[in-house]
Amino acid sequence: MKFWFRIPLWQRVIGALVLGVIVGLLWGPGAESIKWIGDLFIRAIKMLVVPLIFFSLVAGVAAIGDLRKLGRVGGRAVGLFLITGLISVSLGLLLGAVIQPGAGLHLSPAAGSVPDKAPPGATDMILSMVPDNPVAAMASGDVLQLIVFSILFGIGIVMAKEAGLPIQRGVDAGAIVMQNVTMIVMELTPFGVFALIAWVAGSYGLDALLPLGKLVLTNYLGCLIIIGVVYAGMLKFVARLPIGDFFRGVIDAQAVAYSTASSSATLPVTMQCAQENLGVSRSVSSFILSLGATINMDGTAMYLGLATMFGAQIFGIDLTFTDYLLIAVTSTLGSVGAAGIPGAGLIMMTLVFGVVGVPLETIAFVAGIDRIMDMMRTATNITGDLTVTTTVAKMVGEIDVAEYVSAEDI
Ligand code: DAS
Repeated sequence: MKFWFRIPLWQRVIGALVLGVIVGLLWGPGAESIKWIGDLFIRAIKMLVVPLIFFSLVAGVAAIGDLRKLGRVGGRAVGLFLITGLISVSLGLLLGAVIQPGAGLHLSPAAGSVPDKAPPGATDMILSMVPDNPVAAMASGDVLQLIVFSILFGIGIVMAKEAGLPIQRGVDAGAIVMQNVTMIVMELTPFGVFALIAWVAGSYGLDALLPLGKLVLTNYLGCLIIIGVVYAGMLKFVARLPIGDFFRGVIDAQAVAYSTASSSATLPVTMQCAQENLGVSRSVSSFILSLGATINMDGTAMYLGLATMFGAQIFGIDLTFTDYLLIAVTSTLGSVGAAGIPGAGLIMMTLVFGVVGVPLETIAFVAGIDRIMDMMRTATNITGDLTVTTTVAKMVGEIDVAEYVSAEDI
């Protein structure tokens, strides 16, 4: 038993990943019978999300101490989120145009399958962010509404000065307790990852259709370019921090994101990596990571651009320059609105297809392999959250660089 705990968690997770693929391929569809272990793991992590976001975010905002600093941190983070989001969707469009994953396959849309609904208006999206009942938002796990309420609650504590101290001590204690509960749940990761990956490998096997195979490979290529070029470039030229230490410090969160395909479910681990491995302060990491897990999804933005190109190619639809601009805007909006749960990107495809008239059959065609792509999209999304968090923390002096350069596994 002691031997097991002597192996760093991330190495146990990677081992479980490899073993899961082998067992899944040997076992085949029967591997679905152990999927419940993976679902149990995801449920255990999701159990953490609402209390962890509330306590960490309120404690994080309250710890920032003064409202001017809160503006500096939040403004920089959202600015970087938008820049990486637009770069990502442009990359998805470029890769779709150059590689043409859908070329060679011709499907005819069923009559009237072209979606005619306009994307939800900007006002609807803004209204949906404000909870009319914070307790209901927590009970329903509406993370965006929980974030808005938690930020306002934290600001309220700062404004209350001495009168707010008792509750600030309470939320600080709550944040520590939730970190401990997270560590307990994280020990389940190798088992959950093994079961989830075995199910995916057993269900899809190696015989995906060629166009779908090309779509998956292009999705992975796009995500790797975002991680290896966009994020590495931001760390090197904006944060001016060594890249190797960063990627060593975030691998646990990437492995959990890859196996759960859920940014929200990964959030406890993302926070732990930022605070324990990268030396980012609790207040900045809690604030930006909670926000990023919900509104910053560069892997998803890239995929929405790519998938729209794929759909236009398999249905023989010519896109105009205006269509490309519309895809860029709606894919960025879609990635902001996408929830941090498995399959969010697939749902958001209806938003983008509706704007440029790509038939919805495309969604049915790719749905079968979406999980394989979603895993990489999610790992990219949380890597982007951690990159922006680290960069902003360096900008505002809220990172322990000595801790960062000694980045080890949990
Ligand atoms: N699964 C989503 C996430 O949690 C990403 C996606 O569906 O594209 O980030």
